[in-house]
Amino acid sequence: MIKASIIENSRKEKTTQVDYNGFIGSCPSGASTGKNETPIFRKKIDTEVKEFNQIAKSLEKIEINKFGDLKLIEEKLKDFGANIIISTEFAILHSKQGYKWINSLIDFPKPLGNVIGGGAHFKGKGTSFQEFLVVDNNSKSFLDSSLTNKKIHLELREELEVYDNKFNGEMTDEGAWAPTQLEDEDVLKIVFNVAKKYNANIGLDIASSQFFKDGKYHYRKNVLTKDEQIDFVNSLIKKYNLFYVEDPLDETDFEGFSYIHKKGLIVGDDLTCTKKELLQKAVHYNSINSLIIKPNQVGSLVKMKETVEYAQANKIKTVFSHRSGETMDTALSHLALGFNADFLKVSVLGKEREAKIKEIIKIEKSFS
Ligand code: 2PG
Ligand code: MG
Repeated sequence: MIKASIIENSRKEKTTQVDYNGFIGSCPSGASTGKNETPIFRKKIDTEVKEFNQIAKSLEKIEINKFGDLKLIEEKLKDFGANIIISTEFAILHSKQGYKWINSLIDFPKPLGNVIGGGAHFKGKGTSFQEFLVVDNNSKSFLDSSLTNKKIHLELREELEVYDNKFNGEMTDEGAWAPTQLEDEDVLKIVFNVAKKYNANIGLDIASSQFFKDGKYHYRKNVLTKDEQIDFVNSLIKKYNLFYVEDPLDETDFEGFSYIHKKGLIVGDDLTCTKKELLQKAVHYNSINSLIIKPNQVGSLVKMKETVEYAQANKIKTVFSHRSGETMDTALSHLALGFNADFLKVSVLGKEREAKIKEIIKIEKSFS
């Protein structure tokens, strides 16, 4: 039996859940979405769920054996939005033993932890940068790396209580601490010092399209031109030895990205929207050396696979990522393992995010 229904994500927004022969899949939603993302719904959610259930019988007749057979489902659902397609495909993935259906496991990704944040994930009341991230590249296991992220996250709360007199444990949509009285660079300094103690690397998701208006970057206290933004980001990379910088420039500025120093990872998210044609453009301009993979940005696991394979063939690192409005689904963890992702970006705190971390820890344990 196949049946769709409506559930709430971690931000209490409506999203879809699909029951595929007793296996459940559900899809998250973003707040800082790229202009080129596939629409999450093409009609009202209630209408999509109703229309999906009307054709469910015909979906049941489709025989799915290999991953590529998902194409048959996507053809039937071509008039639906990304979320119901991905919910269906996640449910099918669960029914097929997850990562084992895709590939035999080669290596575990490194977890990227979002420890402090602002931007669209705190309704614009905090920092301009959306996420301050940490990653422990030195620990041998996924478990140990994720424990490092937890320790840093915990210690940062105490630091913020010292430096931000209004901070009282507020969090962003992704469970990152949300200071309101500190500027971006003040926060970066704090994260830099704490991460150093744990021998962890640091990074940013600047999500700059969110504050790019009329050709300029609008920070809380100042406005930067494109050239000034490039210089600012490059100076931060140097000063704080940034290992990871996501979306430092507006999502249309493929050429501008080529001027960002690529000592560490320069990552496309809104820039590339998990779409192969946008990644090809980014490779052409030498915009990035790494990209975010979010299934619902492209609304098709078949297309997502093409993007991942193109990235890997071109030595572009892959970062499989959650969305800010998440569900309990763990398919993302299986996709990251099955496609041999370099990193998994799912934050540190919150049951929806921890479910994805725990799933990988469970699989890692089964190998030891
Ligand atoms: C991002 C994501 C996840 P959202 O910008 O990378 O952290 O946020 O899901 O809101 O697009
Ligand atoms: Mg992003």
